[in-house]
Amino acid sequence: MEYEGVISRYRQWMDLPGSMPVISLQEGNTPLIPVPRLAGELGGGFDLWVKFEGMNPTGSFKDRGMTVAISEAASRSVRAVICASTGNTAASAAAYAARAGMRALVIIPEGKVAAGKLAGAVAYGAEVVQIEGSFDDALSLVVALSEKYPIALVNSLNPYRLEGQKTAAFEICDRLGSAPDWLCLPVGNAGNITSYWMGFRQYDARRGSGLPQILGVQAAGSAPLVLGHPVDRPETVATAIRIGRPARGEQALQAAEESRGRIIAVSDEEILSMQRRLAQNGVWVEPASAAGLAGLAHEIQAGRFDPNGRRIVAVCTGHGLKDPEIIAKSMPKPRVMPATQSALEEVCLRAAGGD
Ligand code: AN7
Repeated sequence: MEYEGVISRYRQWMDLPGSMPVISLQEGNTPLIPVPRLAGELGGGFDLWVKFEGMNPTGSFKDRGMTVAISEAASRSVRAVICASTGNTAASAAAYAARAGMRALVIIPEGKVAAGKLAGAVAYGAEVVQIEGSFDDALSLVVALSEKYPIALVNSLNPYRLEGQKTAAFEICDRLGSAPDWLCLPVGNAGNITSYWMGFRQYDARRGSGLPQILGVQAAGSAPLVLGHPVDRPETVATAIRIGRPARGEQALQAAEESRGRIIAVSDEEILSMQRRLAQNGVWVEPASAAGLAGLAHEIQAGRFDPNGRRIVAVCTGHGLKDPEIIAKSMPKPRVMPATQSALEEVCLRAAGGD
């Protein structure tokens, strides 16, 4: 049967309105890529996969939840949606709203959204407003505005977002035959970790697929769940998770605790280093998306995590193309040479291993 997106694939597992048009871009069904070389570099003796959510239609996992949130909004004949965003939610909301013929209003922190995300939101035709404030400021503003005006809130406070995002857990169980032993993922506003835990528990309850332990990873400069208090001025190179007051923080802590996992923080250097290592395995992700694996590497190195014999899945939430500028900043620039064969021969020789 042809693949038609997460609602059509997993509808019987979702709590949805009785009748609802399906607004889809065929999101989901993303690759689960084995990365044995990387597992070896981290000590070996375990199986490691990357769930590459950057392969969704707008380049991030947000599409799984947005198809449901926008479809539900369409069932109520809503004409406009609003969200606060560090970028990926904005692009996704803009695309699905366009698909549904709705207006999208996205509020983002000025100067802190990666180029590919901002470009996406604009290209899909959203009204984009940059505020002189943080994501957390933007979120409290859109919550207040959505209560005052007939505009649907599509941040992950909207429960339909979670209904869609939990399908990634189903896909992993379907592919592996059961839940992995550990799931590692980045944590920002904490909707995704909450969704995965919902999904794994639901599948386990009805299918006995088992439960993973969950390793949630924040950036050290934006780690409210590790510090145990909100962070007023969060900072990190991983702008997607530059969030100081996670809306679903309590549920994230609960998911970590119930799964006998934990939430930890890693430095920006660890995030960028893991972004490079993943790219060396053919998987280019945006910085935030490398945080889950950076956390795994961190724990193994500190001797707090014995991966031996385990099956581990790391969720890579967004595509590397979202944030080209970080590569320009952190990697050497390609050099320019004369357009002559003699100039290039020297380069070929080295590439071919002559030197
Ligand atoms: C690539 O787009 O919050 O913990 O406004 O873009 O569910 O928030 C993005 C979050 C991880 C964190 N990886 O997920 C937004 C936004 C990427 C992200 C997260 C985000 P949550």
